[in-house]
Amino acid sequence: MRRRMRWTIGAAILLHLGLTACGGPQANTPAAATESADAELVIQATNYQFDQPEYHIKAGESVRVILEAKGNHGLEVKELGLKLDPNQTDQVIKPDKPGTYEFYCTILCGPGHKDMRAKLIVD
Ligand SMILES: [Cu+2]
Repeated sequence: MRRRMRWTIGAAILLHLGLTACGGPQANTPAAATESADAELVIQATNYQFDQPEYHIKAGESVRVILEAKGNHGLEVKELGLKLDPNQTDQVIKPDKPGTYEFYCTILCGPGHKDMRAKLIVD
């Protein structure tokens, strides 16, 4: 009985790892953690929304974008090379020109997944 229980827990952990791993193929880059930036932007994600409809950063300035996710959420702005998920929670970007980028949650997180969208605006 006890043995079967342990098996179930093991399987659940494996499944969880499998789910979070598919968020992004890129490995954690330890160098990114020490990379300095002019500014910081925190984006909080919960079930099922980002904490603000719009996030503003400045063109020509390096910014450390930090994803604080409660739950399994990610985001990606391909044009800026920005990709965050539970395995890679911060990244420094330096957009060189103004623009508006709509982004979505990149992980199929649940019933409200499709509502998880916001804008990153480079001023
Ligand atoms: Cu999602």
